[in-house]
Amino acid sequence: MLTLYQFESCPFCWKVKALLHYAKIPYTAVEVNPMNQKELAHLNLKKVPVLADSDQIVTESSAIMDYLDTNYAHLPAGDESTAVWRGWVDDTLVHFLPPIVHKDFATSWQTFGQVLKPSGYGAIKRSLVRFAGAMAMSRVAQKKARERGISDAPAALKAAVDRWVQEGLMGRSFHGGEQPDLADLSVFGILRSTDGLSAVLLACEHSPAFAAWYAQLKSMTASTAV
Ligand SMILES: N[C@@H](CCC(=O)N[C@@H](CS)C(=O)NCC(=O)O)C(=O)O
Repeated sequence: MLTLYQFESCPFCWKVKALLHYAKIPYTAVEVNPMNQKELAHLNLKKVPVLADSDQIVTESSAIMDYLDTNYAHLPAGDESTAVWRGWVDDTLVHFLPPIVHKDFATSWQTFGQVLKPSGYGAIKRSLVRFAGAMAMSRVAQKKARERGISDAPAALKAAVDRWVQEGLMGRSFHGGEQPDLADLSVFGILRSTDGLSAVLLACEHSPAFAAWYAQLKSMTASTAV
């Protein structure tokens, strides 16, 4: 039985969940408290996602996806562009979302309100995590964006969406062709972490082709944790 240690708000965790749900791999999700990560203390780890497969522990979202693909999902092997796009997701795309969904305290408060709904937390814990999260993220997200030279995150996201549609999809249903591959699931997973929020809405309004691709993947990954 697989256990995924995660934060409901974590884009890297959503990449892993996109694959788990698409391939209908049963797993149990453990929501980690982002303030003290106490659920990970016994593993001596601090970052999510973490996958436990019996006594095998796998860290780093892309390594977890590889592990799941090799051992459970067995998706058709992509070409070398699959690896290039997956690298782009981890190094570039993921950094455009926080400055949008945590633009200021009010926006971040909204974001945490939505992403924490399915966390299973009670009302008091959810409010505490929501407040602490919004305080921290509204500051950290802008600081990190500045450090990375992202001055206009919405414009950067729109350009990234255009690039994915033109060079990634190239008129096909998916990067993988008729079926999604690990590149599709990685791009999708990152965006799915902010489903219904400004970043995804912006991306889908900007590009109807992106919106159609996103909607298809959303329905293909609609299963929930078992
Ligand atoms: N490179 C890692 C990044 C994981 C990561 O940054 N996770 C964040 C949540 S989105 C985290 O656990 N932060 C808690 C911490 O750093 O203490 C991956 O791909 O899994």
